Order: sequence, then structure tokens, then C-alpha cells
Amino acid sequence: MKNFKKSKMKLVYVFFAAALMAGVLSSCEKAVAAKENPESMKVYGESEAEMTAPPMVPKPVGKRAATKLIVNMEVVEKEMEMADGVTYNYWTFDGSVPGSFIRTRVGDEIEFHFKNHPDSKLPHNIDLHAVTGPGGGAESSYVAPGHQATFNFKTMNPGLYVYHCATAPVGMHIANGMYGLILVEPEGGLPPVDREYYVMQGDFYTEGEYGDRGFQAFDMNKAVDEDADYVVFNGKVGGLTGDNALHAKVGETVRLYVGNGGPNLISSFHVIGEIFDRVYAEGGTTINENIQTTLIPAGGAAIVEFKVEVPGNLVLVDHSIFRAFNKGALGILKVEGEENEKVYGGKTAEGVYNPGTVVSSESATEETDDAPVAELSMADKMERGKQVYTQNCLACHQATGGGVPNAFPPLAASDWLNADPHRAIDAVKFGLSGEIKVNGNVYNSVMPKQNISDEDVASVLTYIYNNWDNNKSEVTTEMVKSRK
Ligand code: HEC
Ligand SMILES: [Cu+2]
Repeated sequence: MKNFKKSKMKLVYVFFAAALMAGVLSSCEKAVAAKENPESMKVYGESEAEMTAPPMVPKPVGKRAATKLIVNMEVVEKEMEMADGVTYNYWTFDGSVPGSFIRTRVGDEIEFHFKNHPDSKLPHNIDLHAVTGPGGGAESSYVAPGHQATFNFKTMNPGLYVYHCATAPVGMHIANGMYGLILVEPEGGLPPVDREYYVMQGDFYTEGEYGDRGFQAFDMNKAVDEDADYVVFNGKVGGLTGDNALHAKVGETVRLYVGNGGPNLISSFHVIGEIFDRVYAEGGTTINENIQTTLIPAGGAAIVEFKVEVPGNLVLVDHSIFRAFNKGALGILKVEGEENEKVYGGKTAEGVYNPGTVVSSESATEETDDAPVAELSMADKMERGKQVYTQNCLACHQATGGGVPNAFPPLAASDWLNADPHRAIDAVKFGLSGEIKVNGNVYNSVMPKQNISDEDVASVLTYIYNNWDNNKSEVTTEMVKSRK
């Protein structure tokens, strides 16, 4: 028995060596390559593709074999919200911006049923970057309102791809929201993760400026100049904040499928408070590790993955940062769970820093605590208040007190402000955090405590109360002093 085993081993060894010499191995390699060639991959059965509106994605393909996959998609032109009080006539794939997420695997045979709703005003089509063929399917899918077309293609390359409308004027169709993502998973599927989300950036060009209320028409000249009024995630300001925020729990691994529809701007995609453990660069096969900001070209995509280790709000931004804070490119991923002080200890100390060159306003107010204060005249307060506002508040609350939707509440005509001056004093003196409602909108953010003297608090609040349709209250230094 023992001898037999030994001689068998020997035989295998001899065969292996012979095979090497005879070049059998290289034909083996060919066989492997042939198995992986998507063109000749057999398809098994037929099924209808699950389609999801952002930020959700369909179930992973997992280990399923290549199949004939039926995709149904409908173009709908409809008015939706661009921001609070701002509406826009979007052109959409399946009624959302971005359009439905399509999930396939390499080797699938796609039968694409493309419909244009009878209420549409214009013909549309679809160019899928995952298609190998003329126009990515654009010519075959061109349909007038109330018509449909069917076309077929095989998914040849795994990756994350953009699709968009390619009907002239192409730029205008994309600018109106006609884009989305199609994922082609590799053989065996992508590695499983705990959470997956669908995020897509786009830039919008409106006749009015950012935030101008009412219906806003598309502005072709601004689009040509690449002068965007809105740069947003998932089709609108607040597409990923408030009720639309993403969620995860400490310890989970999150995978974001991030696309950029453009039409013009490239995205410096960044998540404040995280590092991407892995980035499938440009949505392809190369994995880059430990990335802070990844570039997503217009008409391109990336898959980013990260494990969330500590609770808190992670902020998704285009790190061309004025777009985030002034044009809408800001989203929230809310992470819940246990603190982990090894990973993030938080603030461990706070105190006055005074190298001796300036008198700290804090110690100044302390020293004069009991001394009577001479109140400034109303005119002096207004002038001083304006200066204090410009230096300390303007960056967040904006020049005319309008605030920034979903980030900084307005001070103009603010019901929160007008309801109670003492509460307003506390906000400025001690800082403010947690959920508050201003003029019907919920904010859940942090305003740092403002290190300004009691006299300056009185001046700046008086200035605000006597401007921008507020209730004209006067705040005295005495009132500020009494708040402890
Ligand atoms: C770093 C940004 C930032 C700065 C600077 C800032 N604030 Fe705020 N402010 C906020 C945020 C964020 C909130 C909402 C906090 C929350 O959600 O709990 C807020 C809320 C307020 C509110 C209550 C809500 C409302 O709109 O009426 C008042 C009043 C206010 N700030 C006044 C001021 C004044 C006065 C200054 C300057 C002295 C100032 N803030 C500076 C960010 C800022
Ligand atoms: Cu179109």
C-alpha cells in the first residue's frame, strides 16, 4: 500500500514534468481564459432585473450564473423639488434623479425595454457606458413620446458604469437629470459588505440664482459657461440629508456606488471623518487603498468602501468645497453605535490661549463682571453689530442672514430667533447643538460658542433683530451678562 502510494506520487510528478515540457500547461491557461471570455459565456434561464431608485441598490448577484436579464425602463418628464421652495422640470429615467440602479453580472444577455411616457414633450434614448456597441445603445433606443424600443447587448466588462440620455442637445438632456448607474459584477460577485448605497452627483443650471424661490427654468448659457447654480447629490439639495440621510452602524462596512452625471463638473468626492479603505478607481478593477478623496469624472464612477469605527455624522462632499456649502453638494451618513475612544478620543481639554499679545475677550468679560456697563446707543450698536456679524457670523449665516439650506439656519425672518431673545443670547454665548426648527425646517448641527464679549453679543443680536424682517428687539449688555 505504502509503496503503491509512493509510486503513484512519482507518476504524477513525472507526468507534471512532462506536461510542462510539452506545453500542456499553456493550453490549460488558454482553457481558463476561454472560460472567462464573456462573449462565449453561456446564459442560464431568464429573469427580470430588480430596479431601485437612489439611494438603494438591488440585491447582489452573488454566485448566480450569467442569465438573460430583462430590463424595463421608462422615461418620465416631471416637476420636482430642487431645493426648499425651488422646483425644476426634471427629465428622468424611471422618475428619479439619478435613474434606477441596474445590477447585472458579466456575461449577462440584457434585453432592454425602453419606453418614453406618452406625456413626455421630447424624444429620448439611452447610452449605457457598459455597452460595447455604437452609441452605447443610443441609436437603438431612440423613442418619441408614447413609443418604446427593445435592444439587446451582452455585458462584456465588469465595472460600475454611467448611463445617460444622448438625444440632442445632449448636454441639456443630461443637465435635466438624465443619468444613472449600471453595475456589472464580476464572475462570483463583489465581496459581500454590510451596507450598499447609490449616490450620484450632478450640476444644474437655473435662470435664477441658488435658492431663488419658485419654478426655475433651465439656463442654457450658464450650462455652456459651466457656471453651475446647484451641485447636488441625488438630484436636489438635501437629497442625502435630513430624512434622506444614509445610515450605518459602528463596525459595519459601507460600500458606496458613486457616479457623476455632470454634465460639466468633475467631483472631488470625499467623506468628512472617514478614509476610504478601498476605492475601485474609476469604477474599474484596480483597487486603490487608503484614499482621502477620489476624483470622479463627469460620465464616470467609483466604488468606495470603508468600515465605520465610531458613531457620528459623516459628511459626503465634493471637496471643491464651495459646491458643498454653497451649492448643495453635501450629504450625511449617520453612524450609530458605541463610542470607540481608541479610534477617536474627542475633545480632551479646552481653555483660553493667550500668548500675551491680545486681551482675551473671555477674561475681559470676567474681570468686568460686577462693574456696571455703559450701554451703547442704538446707532453705535447697529454699527458695531454689523462689524461683529461680518467677522463672526457671516461665513455660516451668509451676508443677508439667509443661511444655507440644510446646513446653517436663516437669521432673516427667523421664528426661532424672534420667539425668545434669551435663548438667542445663549446660542451665541454658549453655542448651540441638537435639533432645532427654524421656519419649519429642521436643523441638526453644531454652532460653536462664539468667543465675543457680552457687549458684542448684545450689538450683533440687536443688529440682527433690526434687520431682515426680524421683530426689532433691542438686546442689552445687561441681558447678555445675566445669562449664565
Ligand atoms: C461655524 C458656523 C456658524 C457660525 C460662525 C455662527 N453660527 Fe449660528 N448657527 C450655526 C448652526 C449650524 C446653527 C444651528 C445649530 C443647531 O442645529 O442646533 C446656528 C444657529 C443659530 C441661531 C438659532 C437659529 C436661528 O436661525 O435663528 C442663531 C440665533 C445664531 N445661530 C446666531 C449666530 C450669530 C449671531 C453668530 C455670530 C456671532 C453665529 N450664529 C455664528 C452655525 C454658525
Ligand atoms: Cu433625453
